[in-house]
Amino acid sequence: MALRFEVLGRFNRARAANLTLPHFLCQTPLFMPVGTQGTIKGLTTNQLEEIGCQIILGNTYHLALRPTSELIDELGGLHKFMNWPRALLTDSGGFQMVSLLHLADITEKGVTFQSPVDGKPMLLTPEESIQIQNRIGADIIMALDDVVKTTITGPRIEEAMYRTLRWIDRCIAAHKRPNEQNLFGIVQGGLDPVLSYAIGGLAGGEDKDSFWRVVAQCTAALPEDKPRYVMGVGYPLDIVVCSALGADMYDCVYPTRTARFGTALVTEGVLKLKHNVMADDTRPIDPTCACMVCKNYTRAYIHCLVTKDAMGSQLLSYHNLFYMMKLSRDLHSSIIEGRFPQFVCDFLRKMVVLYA
Ligand code: PRF
Ligand code: ZN
Repeated sequence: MALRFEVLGRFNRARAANLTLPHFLCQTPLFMPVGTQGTIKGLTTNQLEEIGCQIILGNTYHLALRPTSELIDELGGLHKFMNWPRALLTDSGGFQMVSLLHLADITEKGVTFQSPVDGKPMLLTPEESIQIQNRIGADIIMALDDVVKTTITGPRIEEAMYRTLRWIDRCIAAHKRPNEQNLFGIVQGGLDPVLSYAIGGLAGGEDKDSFWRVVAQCTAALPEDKPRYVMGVGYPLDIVVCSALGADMYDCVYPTRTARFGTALVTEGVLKLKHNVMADDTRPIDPTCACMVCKNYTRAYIHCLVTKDAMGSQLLSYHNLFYMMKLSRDLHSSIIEGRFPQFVCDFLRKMVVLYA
C-alpha cells in the first residue's frame, strides 16, 4: 500500500490525521500549495521546506506540454527534476483544460482540446492521463473527471457524474504503479443534492451556503478511513469550515496568486500592501506572524517593491504560504487537543476583513 491514513483525533466531524505517503508523512487538515509548472512561483524548494510545506501540486496538463512527461521520466521523475524531497500530487489535466481552454470539448472518449503548441486537436483520455501521471511519479495522482460549472443546472450535471464514474474504472485499469502512487477518485455532481457527492466539482463560483452544504453531504457519505480532498479550495475561512465538516485536504492558487497582486493573509483577514497607507508603516505584515518575512521586513519596504520588483511577490508568497501552513498545523493540533471549537471561535472573531 502506498498510503496510510491514521486518524489521531476527532472533534465531531472534524479529524486530525497522519497521512503517510511514499515521500513524506503529512499531517491533516492540510493545505497543498499549487506549483503548476513544477515550481511554486518565486520560491525555492528549500524555502518551501522551511515554511513547512508537506505536499505540493503539479499539473499534468502543463507538465505534459513542457518539459513533457517522457523527459521528466527520463530524468528520474518530478521529485528529482524539481529538487523536492517531500510529497507531490498531480491533477489529472481535465479541469485545467476546461478552465483554461474554452475550446475544450468533452466526449465519452476523453477531453479534446486544441494544442496550445501547434493548434492541432488533441485528445486526453483517462488512460493517457494516468500514463502521463505514472511517468511524472507524484505520490498522489488524480482520476480524469468530467468537470462542469457548478452554476449550470439540468441533465449535463448528471451526465458528468456518471461519466466520471465510468472514467474512474478506466483510470484504475490503466494505473501501472499502484505500489508507489495513490490514485484518488473524484466525485462530481454539482450542487444537486440528489446526485452530488461532489467534492471535486465545487469552488466554481457558487454561493458559500450551497458549497458548504455539499461538502457536508459528501463527507457524511464518503468512507471514514480515507482522506477527503476538496479540490480548488483555498480561502482560509473555507478551509476552517470544511475541516469542521470532515474534510482533510485542500489546494488552491489563491495564497500565491493574491500575493503577486500585493495581498497578504493576516489574522484579521487580508492586508493590501499596495495601499498608500503602507508607504511609511514600519510594522511587519502581521506582528503576530513568526515567518522570516515578518521578522525581517516592514510593510513600507514591501509596499515599495510590490508590483515593481519580483522580490515583492516572493516575500508575500513566502508569508502567505507560511500563514496557510500555520493554519493547517493549528487545525491539526486544536482537533487533537480537544480545543477545536475554541480555535474556530477565535479564528472567526479576529477575522474582520472577510475576503475581497
Ligand atoms: N476536478 C479536478 N481538479 C479540480 C477541480 C475539479 O473539479 C476543482 C474544483 N472545481 C479544482 N481543481 N480534476
Ligand atoms: Zn509572516
